[in-house]
Amino acid sequence: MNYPYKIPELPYGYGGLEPYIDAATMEIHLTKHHQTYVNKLNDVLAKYPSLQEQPLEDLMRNLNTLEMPDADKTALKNNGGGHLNHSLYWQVMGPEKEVDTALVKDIEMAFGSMEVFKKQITDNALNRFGSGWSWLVKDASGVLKAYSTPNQDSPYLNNDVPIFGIDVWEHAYYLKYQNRRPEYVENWWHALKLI
Ligand code: MN3
Repeated sequence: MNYPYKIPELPYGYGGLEPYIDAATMEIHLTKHHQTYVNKLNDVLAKYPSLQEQPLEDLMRNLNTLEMPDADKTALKNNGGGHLNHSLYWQVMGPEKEVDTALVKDIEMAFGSMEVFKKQITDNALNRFGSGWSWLVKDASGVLKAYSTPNQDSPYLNNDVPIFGIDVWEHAYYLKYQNRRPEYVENWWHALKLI
């Protein structure tokens, strides 16, 4: 990924995750919401040529050390995070399971069982008040952790590497599920291809 950033093409099409995520939600989510993060990210980076060639993950890790006004820093955090978070979200979902057996083993080691793990990720998704994400991440020492972040805050801000995240902004589910976030999250596990 490099500046100017752009939205990806979905290898499985807008309808590829039906019935768990409907095609209209996928299309609007990618071409309107994600596109807006990309546009605003490119707008803020246009002012900082020296940052354009740096990996976006590094800009998130080093956000506090960047020399820029607070308004630009906030725009970079929100829209850089928005781009990174959504790019991963499209990538970890798919119409067919492509189970990562090494990851499954690591999860069972770290959390005790897949059931305990899924409950924790789900609880984090349901307890996130307002908009945000529920994550599985690997920290700098290689330990798997589950937590949620508000808004578009990227796990890279914490120096963690995200493995997958559930988008719990209403725009991710409202057309099909309206206020029923628990039903969206329950169905989302079917759209996740990794486990
Ligand atoms: Mn979203």
